[in-house]
Amino acid sequence: DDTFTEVRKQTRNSDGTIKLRNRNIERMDQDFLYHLALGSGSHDLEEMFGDVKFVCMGGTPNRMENFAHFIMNEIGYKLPAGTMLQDISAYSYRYSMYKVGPVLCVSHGMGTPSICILMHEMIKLMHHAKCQDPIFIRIGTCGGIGVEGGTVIITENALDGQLRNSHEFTILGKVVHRPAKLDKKLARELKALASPDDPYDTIIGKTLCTNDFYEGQGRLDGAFCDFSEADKMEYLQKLADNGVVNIEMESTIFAALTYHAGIKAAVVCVALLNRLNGDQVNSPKEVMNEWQTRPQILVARYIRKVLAQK
Ligand code: R2B
Ligand code: URA
Repeated sequence: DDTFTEVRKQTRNSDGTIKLRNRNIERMDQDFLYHLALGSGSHDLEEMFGDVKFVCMGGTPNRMENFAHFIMNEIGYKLPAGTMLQDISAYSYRYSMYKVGPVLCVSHGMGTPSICILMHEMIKLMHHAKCQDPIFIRIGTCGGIGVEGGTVIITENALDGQLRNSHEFTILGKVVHRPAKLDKKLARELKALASPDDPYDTIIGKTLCTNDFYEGQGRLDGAFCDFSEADKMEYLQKLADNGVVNIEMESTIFAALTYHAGIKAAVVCVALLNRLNGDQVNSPKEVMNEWQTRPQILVARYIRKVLAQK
């Protein structure tokens, strides 16, 4: 879209490297990415990360480590002899990061504040490392609305708790909205990689992003609940009527910050349950673990396709 093209002009050098929308950074003699335990003064970030093309993020360290091993096999990447996959950000004790050739796999924790801090530092990392046109993909879990557990959902549009297609920031005490736009073309490309042989559905739809898992997602099973089951169902029905197919907790900030940085981005989640049938996430562990590989499989197909075009 036109505004994205405009944003890209402001945020790209001619070689595809990222120009930050913050002049303060270039005036600093070094920039410490505190929550990643990396710094532009202490590490050769270009040497370490300059070849990164895909930044894949997901909630838990464990899932991202599994994804790193999986993608290594999928793209046929061999670690340098005698080395093992290592958590690059281990000493941050906050996020985990694994690098598999052009793919960076990072955990983002739960909810907006956690992923927001990470996004600032990842975008600066991409800038310092002079990565060219990196793509960001969130690989997550969600609650489905009218969608069975195990279904893969690609976000077409991220909406906040008030169904606005933007993310609300409070900066210097003032409310600022930034558009929560994702790359529609990338979403369609991902959808096209779903196979009719996959034993599950892969769909595109709108995603609601909330600041809480319980009351914020209309659950009846939190420590508190001041609404009735009828209120809850009315709300979920309203979401469905607006084209919302899933609920999670990071999509609007992820979309808003990638868009603001002119970075192509997508959100691919697997539903852990159908919220129209209940609130508890209680499918067997093995079943849910298998479900969580499904977005990874789709993203791996995409990464392989892009790498094969080079
Ligand atoms: C999905 O799952 C988490 C909550 O259980 C949250 O990070 C999200 O977006
Ligand atoms: N993650 C969420 O945010 N909500 C759910 O219902 C399941 C996973």
